[in-house]
Amino acid sequence: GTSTVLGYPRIGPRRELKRALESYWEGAASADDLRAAGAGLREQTWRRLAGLGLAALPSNTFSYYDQVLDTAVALGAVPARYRAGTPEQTYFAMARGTAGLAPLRMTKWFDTNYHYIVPEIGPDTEFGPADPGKALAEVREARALGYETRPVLVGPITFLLLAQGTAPLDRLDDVLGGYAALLAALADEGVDWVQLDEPALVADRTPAELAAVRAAYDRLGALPRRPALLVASYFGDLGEALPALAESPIEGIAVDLVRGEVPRHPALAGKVVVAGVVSGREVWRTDRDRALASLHAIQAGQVVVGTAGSLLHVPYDVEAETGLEPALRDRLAFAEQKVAEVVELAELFASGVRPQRAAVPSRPRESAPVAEREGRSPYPVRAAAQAGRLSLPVLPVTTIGSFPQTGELRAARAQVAAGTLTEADYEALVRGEIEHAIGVQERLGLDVLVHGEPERNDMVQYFAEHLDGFAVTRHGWVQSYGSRCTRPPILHGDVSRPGPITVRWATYAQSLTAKPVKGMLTGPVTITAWSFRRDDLPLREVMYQVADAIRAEVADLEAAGIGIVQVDEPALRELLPLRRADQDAYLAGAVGAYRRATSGAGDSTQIHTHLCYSDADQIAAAIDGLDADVTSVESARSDGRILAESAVGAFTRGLGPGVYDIHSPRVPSVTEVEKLLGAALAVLPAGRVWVNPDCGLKTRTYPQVEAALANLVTAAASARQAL
Ligand code: THG
Ligand code: ZN
Repeated sequence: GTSTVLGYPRIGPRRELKRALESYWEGAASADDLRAAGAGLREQTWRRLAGLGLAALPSNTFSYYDQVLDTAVALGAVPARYRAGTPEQTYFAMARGTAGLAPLRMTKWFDTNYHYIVPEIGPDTEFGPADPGKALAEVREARALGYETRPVLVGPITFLLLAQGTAPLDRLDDVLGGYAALLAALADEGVDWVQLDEPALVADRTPAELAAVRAAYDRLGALPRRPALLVASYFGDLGEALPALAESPIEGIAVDLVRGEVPRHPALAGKVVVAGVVSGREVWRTDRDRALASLHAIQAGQVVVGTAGSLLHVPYDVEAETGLEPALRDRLAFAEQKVAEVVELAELFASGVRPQRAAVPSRPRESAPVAEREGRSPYPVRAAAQAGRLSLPVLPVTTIGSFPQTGELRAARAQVAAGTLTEADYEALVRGEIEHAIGVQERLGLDVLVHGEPERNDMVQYFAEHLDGFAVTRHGWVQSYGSRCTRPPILHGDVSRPGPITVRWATYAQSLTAKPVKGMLTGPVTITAWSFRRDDLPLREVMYQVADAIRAEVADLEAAGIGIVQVDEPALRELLPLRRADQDAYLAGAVGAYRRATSGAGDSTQIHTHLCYSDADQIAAAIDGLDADVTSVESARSDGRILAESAVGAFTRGLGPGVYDIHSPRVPSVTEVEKLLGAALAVLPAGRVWVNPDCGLKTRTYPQVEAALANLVTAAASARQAL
């Protein structure tokens, strides 16, 4: 066909898959119920894509949890410890763990807010037989509806590079055996094309890795029994990986023409190029002239109009957003609208329509950097001023910010939106929750308290709802991992803060206790990263606008007497460019935005920050550059490793290495916490160590949290004794 998409959302237009999964996990629905829900969503998607006029339909883009996990299962890469019970039990044990087994790790999919399950491929990993069952079933299911489809798998290079284990590419031969078996089975089924996703090829790759790309596709290309192969790159430019693919015997290459360049290689004359001219990541309507110019510039055997990547990362349908300003809505395209754009561009291109004006530059011009604002004294001066004001004990105990969110609060927010609960009643409920959270922390003996954030649905959505320049959606859910979704706000205009956002909650909490209460804010980098952003301003300027709004909030918290303000940046690393050459400029902008948000604080106001994910070592210099007085990081891992030695050196201010893994319902014992604290005290001076969980507590229950925090307080007390 002449038009296609590389993938489609699967959580359901009204999150039907989320509901089905969670009912199944709770035991309220059977495996058959879950399968029926999945089949319904797949059918709906194929009918919709075909109905919109799309020529070539993908399949196997549906997943009950994650497409990387699906590919691991298809390749027989199931660690032995999970091989028990039904196929569903094995699958969800890998994804979510069981009572006795931890799940596989989960981490971010390139520079998106989607998380994939990390395959475990070590030197001794035993591969089971390849299992084409899921891909074949989807092909047959679509065929029964009258559609021929192109099954999608994660490709071998990306699969291995994303896997955890030593030198995973050493296992390339074994893995290619699995792909060969899958391709043979699909060929036997009469499948014409298979799509192998290789986004890892748009990042910097070593010569050895590029050699592996050639070896892999030479070998797969030479298979006697296989469908035609479409190798899909996206999230950037193929760069030096282009020749490796172009010179291999594959039939098609998909390229990202939103972020990347028009590919040039003589061997493309014999191949199909799927031209990703419609973004799979952003929500703006496609610039038709720019897309047509790209399409006409490609020299290839055949050009197919497509998306740059899967549409997994955008919501389903703008038409569902009846609450958006019409002027904004007209500028937006979600998945459905993007499919329509692909179809329309394919028609225009096929009939020879040329762009009407010169293409506009793909990226906004970088304007002169806005001056960063500085104001704070060097750390030792601040530390002394803060010690005088706060008089905290050594090894102060605190939490990251959120406390368990009750179903009652979520229901109450829905009732306010529906008009069945008054603002005043909702406010009373929130105040009651704050009283409860403060009471618990007082009773357990924490040193720095938080109000618990009961008023927030999400740490980004909440701020977007209270800032100008953002719009929020009603149904714009995007999968984050498994059944979990977020509704990224749309940052569409100049950002400003009409008034204080968090001050009344923080001051109310502070009025209930003599201990210091931290004001809790989301940082400018994270607010920007977890929103869909305008593309007519450089990223740095967008982050600076958000930073100025947060700076004003910091000033208001200070003026209201709040002595500690935490400005979280869990997404500091998320938009880190995939190419090394672009990373320093990004980090400079991100750090600049953070400092702009926080550097208005007086010396005696203690600035905290929190970063999620254990790869803090990689960006230690940037974290140091934030210049926060106290940084909490996620590091409560069983091996007791706090931070790589190299990274510890970069932390010259307060550090709270997480000593309670909140991602599990387990309550750590006093001894475990003492051990982790001991490890921290072995590499850091006691005067700079904080005692805290490794992330917010909102996904836990109060009984778990109270038991765990009690143990943190006990462990901190015994560590103080020992000093
Ligand atoms: N907010 C946003 N993005 C995030 C996180 C966040 N990305 C990374 C990290 N935290 C992990 N991701 C999530 C995403 C969603 C949820 C939990 C962790 C979650 N969502 C609710 C759900 O799907 O039921 C819906 C929440 C709501 O009502 O808004 O639990 O914290 N932006
Ligand atoms: Zn966190």
